Amino acid sequence: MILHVDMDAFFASVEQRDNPGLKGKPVIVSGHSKRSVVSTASYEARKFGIHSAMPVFQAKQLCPHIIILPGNREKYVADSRRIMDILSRFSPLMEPVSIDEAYLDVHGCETLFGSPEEIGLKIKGTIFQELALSCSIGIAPVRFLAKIASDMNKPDGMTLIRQKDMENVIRDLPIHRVPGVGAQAMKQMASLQIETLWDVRHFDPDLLNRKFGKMGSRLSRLCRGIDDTPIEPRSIRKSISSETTLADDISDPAGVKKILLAHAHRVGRDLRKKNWICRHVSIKIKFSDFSQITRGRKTKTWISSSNAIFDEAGALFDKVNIQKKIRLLGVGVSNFKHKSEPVQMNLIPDDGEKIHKQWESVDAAVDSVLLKFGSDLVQKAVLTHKSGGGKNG
Ligand code: TTP
Ligand code: MG
Repeated sequence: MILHVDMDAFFASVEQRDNPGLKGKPVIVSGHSKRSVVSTASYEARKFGIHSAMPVFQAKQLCPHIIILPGNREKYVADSRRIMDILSRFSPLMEPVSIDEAYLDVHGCETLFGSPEEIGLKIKGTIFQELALSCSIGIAPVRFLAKIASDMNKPDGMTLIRQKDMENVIRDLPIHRVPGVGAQAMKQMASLQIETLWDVRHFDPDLLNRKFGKMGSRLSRLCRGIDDTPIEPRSIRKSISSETTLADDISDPAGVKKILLAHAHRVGRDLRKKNWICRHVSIKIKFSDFSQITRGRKTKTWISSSNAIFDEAGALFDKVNIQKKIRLLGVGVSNFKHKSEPVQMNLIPDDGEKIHKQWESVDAAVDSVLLKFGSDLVQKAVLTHKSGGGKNG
């Protein structure tokens, strides 16, 4: 199943969230000049007939008390990044298509997050919890119908088109609602008496191809419910790391290990928040004379627990011949995979792997506490003492 997620009145909703005085009011975000057009209209403004791309003067005529905001693109881009980040937690196949919409292919994600509808509800819940914004979601067996579905119950809606309902939807779907069919194409369609997508079925695919080119061939597939456009994920981040310059240069291994543990913890948390697992760990050491080294290695298995990351970082450190004091320490992970993607398991896990598996559930519990109550409430016992070192406190 494919999910299409589209934020509701995106720019206007961000403004209403950040300025409670605007809640429930007709608001538009638009440019300043006389010739400006509406880029977003709040749902309250839409009741007056105001919509995107309408000239602002016309919006004022329809609703004289309309609130006009200049907008803040940087803020919307920052929120958009956070939204895409949330979506990528649910599937490795996530394709952002504009500032406020994205497709997700959720095949294979069921064991981790439940049915497509459950995934949709979780996405809505997470976006609301983390950004206080609502979105609408369409779920369908193919991409173009997922997009159509997300628009069916706006705002704050979720619509599922099942395989068995596809024909009915196609039968009723006005041709101009099909993504990619513009005004020019519509005129030609009208001359052929094509009103709904279903009507396209009456035409020979070769004829459609000759008349409309690529779009004609696409329509003759879409009208039969076939859409093989894949969801193409945006390339994922290449690495996650955490490093600090120390207040005082140090050289004792126990002190170094404590700092590596703290970094492993931070990196692990970021990794798990994205629902990723990794296959490579590295450390970075800068010495008091500002010379710098990095060491890294591929891990035996896919890992995500802070302890597994720390074990690798500690082992890398043990191999370094330390001759000077250290002024900066860092830990990084790379070579990612989404948790829902299949991994080759070792048939006979060794003790280390078994212990890491157990630590993963401890991490999950700690992560959820930290998410709720802030970042310093729970930490490794060894990090709460000034001296000492030990392993995996
Ligand atoms: P849309 O998703 O098309 O619209 P929307 O999010 O405002 O409302 P809806 O609930 O119907 O999805 O566009 C997303 C944002 O992109 C929108 O908030 C503002 C921006 N945008 C423009 O800047 N210019 C435009 O012409 C359109 C259509 C959108
Ligand atoms: Mg939108």
